[in-house]
Amino acid sequence: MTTSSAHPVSADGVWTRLRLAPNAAPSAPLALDAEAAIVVQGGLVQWVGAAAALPAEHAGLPRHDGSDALVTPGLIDCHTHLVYGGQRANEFAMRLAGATYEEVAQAGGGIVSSVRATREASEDELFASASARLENLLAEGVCAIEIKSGYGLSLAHERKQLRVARRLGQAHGVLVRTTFLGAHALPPEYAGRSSDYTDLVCQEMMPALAAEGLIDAVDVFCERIAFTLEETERVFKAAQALGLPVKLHAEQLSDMGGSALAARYGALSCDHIEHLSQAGIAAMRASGTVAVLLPGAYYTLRDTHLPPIEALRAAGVPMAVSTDHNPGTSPALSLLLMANMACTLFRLTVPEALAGITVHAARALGLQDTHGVIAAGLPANFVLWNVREAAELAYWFGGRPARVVVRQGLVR
Ligand code: DI6
Ligand code: FE
Repeated sequence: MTTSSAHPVSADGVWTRLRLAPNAAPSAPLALDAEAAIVVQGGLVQWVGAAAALPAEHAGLPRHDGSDALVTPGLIDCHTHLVYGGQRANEFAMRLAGATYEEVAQAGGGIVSSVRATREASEDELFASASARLENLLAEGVCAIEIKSGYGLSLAHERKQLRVARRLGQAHGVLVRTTFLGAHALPPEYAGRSSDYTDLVCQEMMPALAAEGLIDAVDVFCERIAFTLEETERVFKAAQALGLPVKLHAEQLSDMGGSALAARYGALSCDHIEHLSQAGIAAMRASGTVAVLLPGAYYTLRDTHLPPIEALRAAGVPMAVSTDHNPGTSPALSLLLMANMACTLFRLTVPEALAGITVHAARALGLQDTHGVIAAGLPANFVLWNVREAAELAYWFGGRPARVVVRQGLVR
């Protein structure tokens, strides 16, 4: 069986001759090489466990031979800026030639160059370019994905981005959670007027887009070069008034105290967090906020300030791992490579990295009740891998180890 079939077929039936990866199905703890089976009916997992214990009621269902494949839950990419116009390979080349970020920005580069290209692109053009990028992630076994706005920076163009995000989910049969990131950067027309723009985000953009059903969560880039703690709290208050959960680009370049603020608002996640303090860790632990690690941006920026992994681990803060796909600091098209980088650069263990792209990533999106594990009653999202052991999923650089992807109850 291969992935990404042109016409997906139902995954209903009994999937046999499987090996469950560790922690893949917490309700069915099996010995590592025990033969497992998964029953799918109506697009939902009905049963998962030892093949020898398959309930007789399911014995007559159509069979799918797993051929001894290792199985994990469907992967979840919980932090992406996947929808944007153009690309910024030229900046990559400029930086390699020694240009500083300021010189790149002065040459018209940086976020504002993506804003310009996103504003110039039609909704269909944005859909087409994002679709091609999304296909890479889906082929790798991603079954749910978060997609932010943040390159429109006006009501019409933020709406365009979020509409494209919704269309991507419908067209590709993948669960998309949208995040409004109007407070990503200052648009040129508001240069020097950050507070006025924050008012526009809170009083005009967010209410309108929420009323149109385009927002699942709200995010802010809280940083010296972006929005202040006070502006961040204004956005959080507006989100809270609309009943929208929040998340935060926090402590990426400095300790702004953003994580502690986000925890006070019950944030789903704080993301980047290279400069996260012990106080921020304690606040996140108390609020159940997930730490989202973004090794792609750390690597691209040649950062050297590591996130406080050991302190997060000791505090029991769940750690997720994501591509942070964006055209500037993380043009990443592989979530498995991010798992490898989370181990190699951040020293996560393999089980932590795999939890980071499944169960903890689900929690970072508020999907912990329906995604991130294989369990009876949950939508059928699981991947059969061409590997002998789970460590290979974080070990290999590149390749396409997914043999079969079951996504939203269909074989892809
Ligand atoms: N942090 C980042 O690294 C990206 N956005 C953010 O808030 C950068 C996005 C870009 O350079 O286009
Ligand atoms: Fe980001």
